[in-house]
Amino acid sequence: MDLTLWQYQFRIIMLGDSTVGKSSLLKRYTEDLFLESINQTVGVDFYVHFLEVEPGVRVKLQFWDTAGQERFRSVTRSYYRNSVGGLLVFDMTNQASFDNIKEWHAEVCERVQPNKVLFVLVGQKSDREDQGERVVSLEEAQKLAGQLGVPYVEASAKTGHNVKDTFELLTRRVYQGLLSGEVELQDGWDGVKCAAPQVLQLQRADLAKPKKDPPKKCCP
Ligand SMILES: Nc1nc2c(ncn2[C@@H]2O[C@H](COP(=O)(O)OP(=O)(O)O)[C@@H](O)[C@H]2O)c(=O)[nH]1
Ligand SMILES: [Mg+2]
Repeated sequence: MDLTLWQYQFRIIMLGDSTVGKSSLLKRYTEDLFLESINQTVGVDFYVHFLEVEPGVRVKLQFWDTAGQERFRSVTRSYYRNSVGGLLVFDMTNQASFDNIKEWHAEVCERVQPNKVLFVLVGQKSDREDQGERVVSLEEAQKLAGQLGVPYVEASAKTGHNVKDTFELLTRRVYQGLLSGEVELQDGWDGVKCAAPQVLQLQRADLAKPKKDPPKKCCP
């Protein structure tokens, strides 16, 4: 698959308190890596990944990650604007991070108006349940998800459990939203970008061209 070809680009934001594992989830998904002490201040705040949502339909996922601003509640409006999807992340061993999810949700909804962001709620660090460190129950989390009207998944960036599924769930949700009209393309809004049909045709024509002649052998 030529990864430079895409039909849609979705801009996705990571939401939730500091240290819940937002950057770790992105790192696991895009690079299949986990770092015990991920650098919080010099972290990359921009990740890209490609996903085929159905045969022939490739989506470029552009992830925006906070680089520590959430610690000071100083995430700017420009972070939220132009996003179509969001992962609402809490750490299941940290009650406060769960309690704050409603605020994150409300803040985003308010700041992106009149646009809409589609969410998935993520209970992170599921690997720590084995050590008895879980404080937020499955029932509580499911109840909150129901109240917010969003799907709920439990994942671990450490083991990789459910990480791919989480991002795919959100991507498919956005794609379905696009097909159903729940998400609308609008001028001046970059939450979803659609490759222009002419560009797609050009790209395809380019691919169909025979590759350059192989270097000729020098001997007569
Ligand atoms: N046990 C465990 N630790 C995690 C997991 N995800 C992240 N961490 C750790 O939690 C800390 C904060 O992670 P980070 O990704 O920087 O959180 P962020 O502030 O939300 O971006 C780091 O020490 C990570 O190694 C996980 O799934 N399980
Ligand atoms: Mg981070």
